[in-house]
Amino acid sequence: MSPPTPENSALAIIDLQNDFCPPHGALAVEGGRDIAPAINKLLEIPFALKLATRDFHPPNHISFASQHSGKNPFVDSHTITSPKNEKETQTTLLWPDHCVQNTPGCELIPELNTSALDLVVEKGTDIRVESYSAFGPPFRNPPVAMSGVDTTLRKHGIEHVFVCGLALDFCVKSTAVDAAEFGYSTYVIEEATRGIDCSDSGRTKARADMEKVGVRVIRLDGLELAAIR
Ligand code: VGL
Ligand code: ZN
Repeated sequence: MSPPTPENSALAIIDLQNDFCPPHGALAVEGGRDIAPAINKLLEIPFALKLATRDFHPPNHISFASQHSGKNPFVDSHTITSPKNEKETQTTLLWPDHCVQNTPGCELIPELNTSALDLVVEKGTDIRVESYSAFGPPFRNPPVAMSGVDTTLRKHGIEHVFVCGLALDFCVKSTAVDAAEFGYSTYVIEEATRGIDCSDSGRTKARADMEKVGVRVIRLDGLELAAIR
């Protein structure tokens, strides 16, 4: 693997959407809006590819507690069976309705400099499965539809993926873990992400889950980013 350069590096901004931001977001992450300036700074770096994702759920998505009678968001979970292979399951936490397609909640926040983006990818569109990762849902054997992000990164010759956005402990973590497992050298930028569990232990756990597969948590002023400025 060659070191990061502008030509071989991509920026992935995860789910910086109204519903994940205070004060009105349906699933607001504490401090979520505060990372916009750091992310706009990152967008000034000449990455070969700058993409943003949007969580983009149909109104009856399986991850919504409202779709399961007697279940409560943030506390109850639901076990999903792969539509393609009944032996494969996914247990996921249930959420308040959020990022419903074609509602204001699913829009990228107005602070984000969207004119600097090359690509916006929608995920979580299949009502049958949860899909935290920008790469696609977890059932891959055989796959439910993938998002196309892996193909796009490969087509652009990307070797290094820098991940930021919301939420650290769910979609950012899943995307970073997938990126590392798909063979990219992967970084998460600390000042440019926030977690739903914003406690020290929540952050430590997210970090450990990512570092276990080789993801590096870096800082904005670190050497890794200096290499591509
Ligand atoms: C997310 C919970 C549900 C995220 C998306 O973007 O981290 N979290 N859907
Ligand atoms: Zn979601």
